[in-house]
Amino acid sequence: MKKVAVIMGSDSDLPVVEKAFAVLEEYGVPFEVHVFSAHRTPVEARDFAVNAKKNGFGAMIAAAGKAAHLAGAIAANTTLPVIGIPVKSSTLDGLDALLSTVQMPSGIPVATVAIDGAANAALLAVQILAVSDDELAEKLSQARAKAAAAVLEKDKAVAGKYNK
Ligand code: RP5
Repeated sequence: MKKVAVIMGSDSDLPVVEKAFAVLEEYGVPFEVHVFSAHRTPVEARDFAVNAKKNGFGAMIAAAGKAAHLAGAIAANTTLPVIGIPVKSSTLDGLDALLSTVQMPSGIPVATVAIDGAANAALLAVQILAVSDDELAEKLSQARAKAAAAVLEKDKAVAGKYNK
């Protein structure tokens, strides 16, 4: 199975990004974690992105806060799908990172999830790998069915209480 790369701009992003690790582990998807910054270590970030496809990666997740250019800088150097996580790490509550990550110029897409949306970033990476992996696709379907059943249980409880 192809690996997922999880890159963050700083180790201070870890508390957010760890939620992605949990999802990838749940689905048995191999992943590799790095701290590379578009601004502080641009050469390492670039080199990793340039070599990612030949090193066995199938999707890349990049998390950064503030002027969050990491996902875009990674995307500029690979044709692998890149998922951006804007991290809430400043006085602007993550809106700065959201806009910096999502507003990519046409030609170089970054699939941007919600502010601090690490779990969805990992799920999207799993879905990308599942396009060519039926077993993974089946696991995703089962998880969706389980989640739907849990919501229907809640509906039963709430409706039973208020709908007389
Ligand atoms: C960004 O700046 C990082 O992704 C992090 O969210 C933010 C702050 O980094 P530190 O100053 O905590 O290292 O590049």
